[in-house]
Amino acid sequence: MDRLNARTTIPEGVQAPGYDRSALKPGIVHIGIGAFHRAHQAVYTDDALAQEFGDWGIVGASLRSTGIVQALREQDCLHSVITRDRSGDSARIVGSTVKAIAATEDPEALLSYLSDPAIRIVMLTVSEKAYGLDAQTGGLDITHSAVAHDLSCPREPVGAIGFLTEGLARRHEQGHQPFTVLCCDNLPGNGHIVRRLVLEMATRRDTDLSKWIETEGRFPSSMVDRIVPAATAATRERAAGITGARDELALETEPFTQWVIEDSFVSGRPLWEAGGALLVDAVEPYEKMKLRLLNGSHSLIAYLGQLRGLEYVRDVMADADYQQIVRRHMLAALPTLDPVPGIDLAAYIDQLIARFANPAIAHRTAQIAMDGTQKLPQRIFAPASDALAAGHDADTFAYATALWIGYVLRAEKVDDPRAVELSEAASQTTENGGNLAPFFDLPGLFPPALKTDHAWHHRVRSHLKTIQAE
Ligand code: CS2
Repeated sequence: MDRLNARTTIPEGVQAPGYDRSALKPGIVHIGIGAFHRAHQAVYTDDALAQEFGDWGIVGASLRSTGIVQALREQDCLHSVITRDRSGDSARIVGSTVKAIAATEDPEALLSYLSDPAIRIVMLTVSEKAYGLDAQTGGLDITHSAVAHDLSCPREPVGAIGFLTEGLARRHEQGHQPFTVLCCDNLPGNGHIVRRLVLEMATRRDTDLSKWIETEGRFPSSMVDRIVPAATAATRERAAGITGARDELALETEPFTQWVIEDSFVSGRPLWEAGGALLVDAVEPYEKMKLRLLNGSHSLIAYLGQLRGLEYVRDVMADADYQQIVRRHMLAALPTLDPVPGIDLAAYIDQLIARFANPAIAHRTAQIAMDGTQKLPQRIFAPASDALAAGHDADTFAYATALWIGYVLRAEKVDDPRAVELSEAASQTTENGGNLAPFFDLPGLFPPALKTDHAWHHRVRSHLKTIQAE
């Protein structure tokens, strides 16, 4: 079977790029070109280009791996997206990427795009842990290896914030406008977070630069949503069966997709509305809704699944009792939200339950269980603290916390950037007869109100005992 590329005849029934790819020029750099990006921003941009063509081709950059970059090059930057649900599968070939760069191989290539005035937007999906955010201060974590490196060698960056800052510095020196930075990771107020980190890194090198970024730069927040499991050999086989071409980058996802973007750009943007994106003045209510209802219950499902030997999210949802636990969690998170314009939250919850239960999506609980220290503060601990402050029941958050701790205590090795601290906390807890203080005392993890709430700690501890006994 031939490899997918620009000469592939795309079969009928498979959606092809609706524009002339040979005329497409780069206008966006996207950092972090994993499956999520390829199923989300790349698709929205593909739709935007089909409706209103412009210079918005994506230069896809990877900061760590070279495999995706290599595969994109071999496929003329095309990739397939398979959408799956109860009613069957459908496929499209996405063509919005025009170039792929591996920063570890050729950092200068990435920097020269970042300083090119033709690039007007830089988007990121690099995961929570890649920013080097100090959870305690909200500023840069100078012990984060990429941050530490980029502070000492700002002209030769390796990390996300370092590349953004050096790209902006070069534009400032050359008298160009800044690019808009569009963060698409699951962090609350993600635009504000990245702005603060870039400004901090810029200030340490040149206050003129940071003043310029402060006044001229734009860092819109955005909420992104689509469930995209890590692809497997079965995914690639299924894609080949539908498209008739071998695609090393094939992925499968659900039909649902959502993107809410703060409409604040330095110099234009693609017509992402064409793919259904919502452009708004304030993204925070949508972000909070998604982080606390979707991601919060996702983490709960992940640890529950891991402790009960259930491999996929859908397996947890297939158990009526567990499904009730998930719904109860969402209902408890609901009063901690602000009103979300245009969204019926009860319907949103029903839709989430159906999305999680989608039998055609094999989303591993192990994938979601990763990086708990980076995810739980915004997903579980912040709503817990809000619920307690409002005098509401915060028991489900104590339960989710107990599941996570139970998972950490049982795991031989957790996949988390703070794994060493976690395993120390786990040994201390085991030695001291189950007192969870070593977890609650981890710096920057629990909000102050939870750290000192002994009644809530007691709840977590008693849930953990039950979980361990089961
Ligand atoms: C998941 C998310 O892995 C995780 O932590 O909760 O990746 C989730 O699937 C997406 O945010 C859905 O939009």
